[in-house]
Amino acid sequence: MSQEKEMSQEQANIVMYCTQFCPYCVRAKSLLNSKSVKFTEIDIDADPSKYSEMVGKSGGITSVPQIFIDDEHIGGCDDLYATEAAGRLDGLLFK
Ligand SMILES: N[C@@H](CCC(=O)N[C@@H](CS)C(=O)NCC(=O)O)C(=O)O
Repeated sequence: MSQEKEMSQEQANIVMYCTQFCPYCVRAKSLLNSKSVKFTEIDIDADPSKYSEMVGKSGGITSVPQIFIDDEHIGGCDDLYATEAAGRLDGLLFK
């Protein structure tokens, strides 16, 4: 998708549960940043109550990152990159 088309479209609500020193989180953020989208980071170390929220919303997965796009559970970093490789990410990020 061209940069112009991305800019003209509304972006989805993106939430990433993460920790500060997690290489998978850094990698996932890097892909989202390359798409020039804004996303909300929830640092589960800074607010431990968010850990159980993340595990609950992720169906029991305990690893970070866990990524949600418009409340759809995408999964972790590998899942985000797999979604991109499958050509599905832009369609989820931009409505
Ligand atoms: N395949 C996962 C790996 C994520 C991962 O291993 N994250 C580590 C931190 S860097 C973690 O949360 N480990 C604790 C756990 O698995 O409960 C992904 O792509 O997101």
